[in-house]
Amino acid sequence: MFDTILIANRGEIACRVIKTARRMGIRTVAVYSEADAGARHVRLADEAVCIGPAAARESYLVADRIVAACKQTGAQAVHPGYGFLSENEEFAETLAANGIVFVGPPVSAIRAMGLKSESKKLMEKAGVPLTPGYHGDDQDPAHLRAQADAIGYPVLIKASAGGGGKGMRAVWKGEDFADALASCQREALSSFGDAHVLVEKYLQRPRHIEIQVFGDTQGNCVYLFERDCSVQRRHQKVLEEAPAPGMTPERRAAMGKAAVDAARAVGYVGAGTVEFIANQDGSFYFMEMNTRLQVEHPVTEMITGLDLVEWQLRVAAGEALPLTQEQLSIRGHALEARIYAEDPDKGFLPSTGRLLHLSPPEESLHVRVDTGVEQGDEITPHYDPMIAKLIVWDETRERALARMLQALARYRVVGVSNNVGFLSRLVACPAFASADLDTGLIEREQGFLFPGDAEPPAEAWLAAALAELLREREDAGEAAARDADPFSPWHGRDGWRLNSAARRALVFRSGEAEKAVAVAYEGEGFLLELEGRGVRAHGALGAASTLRADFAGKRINATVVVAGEKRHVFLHGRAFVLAAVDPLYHAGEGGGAEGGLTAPMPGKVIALVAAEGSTVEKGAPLLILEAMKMEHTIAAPCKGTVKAFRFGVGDQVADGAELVEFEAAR
Ligand code: MV4
Repeated sequence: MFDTILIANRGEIACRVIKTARRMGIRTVAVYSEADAGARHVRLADEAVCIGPAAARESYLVADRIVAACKQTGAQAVHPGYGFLSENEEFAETLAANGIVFVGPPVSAIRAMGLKSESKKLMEKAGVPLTPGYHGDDQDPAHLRAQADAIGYPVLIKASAGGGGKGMRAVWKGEDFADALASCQREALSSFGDAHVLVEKYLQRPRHIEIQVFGDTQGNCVYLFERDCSVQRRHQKVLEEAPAPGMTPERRAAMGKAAVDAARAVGYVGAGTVEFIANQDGSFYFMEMNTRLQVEHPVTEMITGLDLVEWQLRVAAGEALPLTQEQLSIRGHALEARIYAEDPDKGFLPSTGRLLHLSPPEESLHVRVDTGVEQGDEITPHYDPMIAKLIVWDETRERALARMLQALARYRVVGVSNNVGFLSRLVACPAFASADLDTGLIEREQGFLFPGDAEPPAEAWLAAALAELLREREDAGEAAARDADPFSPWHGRDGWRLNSAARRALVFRSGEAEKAVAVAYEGEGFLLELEGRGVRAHGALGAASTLRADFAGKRINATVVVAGEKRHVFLHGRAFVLAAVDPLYHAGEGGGAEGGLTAPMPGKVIALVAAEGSTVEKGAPLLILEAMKMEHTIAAPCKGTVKAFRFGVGDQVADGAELVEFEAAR
């Protein structure tokens, strides 16, 4: 076994490989770009080497830099992860030429599976079922038309050099074939430089089912059952699961045999995945073979109890497969959701920024989080904006679904847009929950998946208000503890007032909705009034911005994360974003930072909080106005000096009256 391995990747897969290598007592070397200097995989590795600037083509994709890092650190093997150079023949050859083991298949297998059209010929020879159609070299339009007629419509015309859904065109009736073919050939030539096409029976509502295979250098080859990856969006997997719903033992054995036959046909060694497209009746056809460890491999690990990276390292070190086919079995059901920094409401546009708050669900036998980032890390535009993979397991699919919903509800992300809410709706959507799966599910369920900006429920507004009040009370307590006169009444946040308990309003906005939560202090608690409905409320803030609240006797657990004026409220498994609005906080802005602060509405001055002549910070309370039966704080628009108050306590002021002469700090 190797003493030292180098992981030629970043993010969650690098962290994941390091984790297994460390458990096996293997020293780990990370490589990183300048942008990743503080990344988690660098922190986890035993040693790390900077291999260039942020751009992947100048760092993670530079084979020579990786070879140099191996020589510098004595790494005997390189794990490529997925993406980057993981299926790059030249990279594998460069490593071999330098006497460094590539943790993956032989170059010949990468090459054989690299060309989609070549791989189909190989599969045909190996008896692996192909989609009914014509994959030949005769590209004469009349010949192809005759083939399409023989297959039966609808057919799919595909660019042979295409892949990932590019250059595919469905044809529903014969008379449309010629035009569609010409258009497909033109597009194939311009996109791939190769006009060669194939014609197949068009599978409507197909499922994507893939088989994990593993070969060793002693001629053993096994399959580790299937994964269903039908839930995709624009050919990107979103949710994956194992085993595939509705799979029968017979069908599983047939697909497993076909996958092993495919692997053997190319002398496969290491972890590989044979992807099939399947009809709803279960008939399946070879699509392609991926010659690397897949992103979704954890669902296979969860139902077999195996560590596929350990298998990869053992096989790369020349060991035989740890188990035979007969010793492999399935237990339970696993699901994986890919947590991304992207905005589902903006066409899944990637989102970059700092992870101000990142609180994944607690890991257990049932919950696994593979992540490459921690709170405070930056999601940059340089790389794939994956935050983590959330994997859950339970005895049945139904219970695994419940685990996933619960885990997603506890996955709190603030600082970048993210798809956690979308994933929750996807897992909860009836079609998915009932395993009515096919690759068009997301497209078909748009209505359910994109409900629009539903207004936050009352409890979200109340939770934001209660958290605000509790946070103020905490801050006041801390200020008092620091103050020379800790018992000064100004530190009190119990709302005490000379003639009656204070009332005030906390205003929040969400989208177009703006609501005021009226607050009356009641001893340890509060009376909150929202849209005319009063609720007695009390609660406590906990670690990681958690809030245990009691609203009129109903107890709820929420999380309220403050980010600037935003209040990210996580409640009942959903995330809401409210913005705190103090209608008077900006009172001074109209009059500019210089000069007085004017009354935004008629009212009565009930307190002068700052001292005349004092210098205050931006946002410091200057005076309190009572208006509309509520208290409003007039705050400093910026750092500056309170020159003079224009009114005293008890004075009535008119709308627009100048309240304070304030001089901004230079
Ligand atoms: C198909 C098909 C229907 N009928 N072939 C998409 C890209 C490549 N993986 C092959 N793909 C398809 N080939 C026939 N004869 C539908 C798809 C397809 C698809 C396949 C698997 C996973 C997701 C998909 C999304 C759209 C279309």
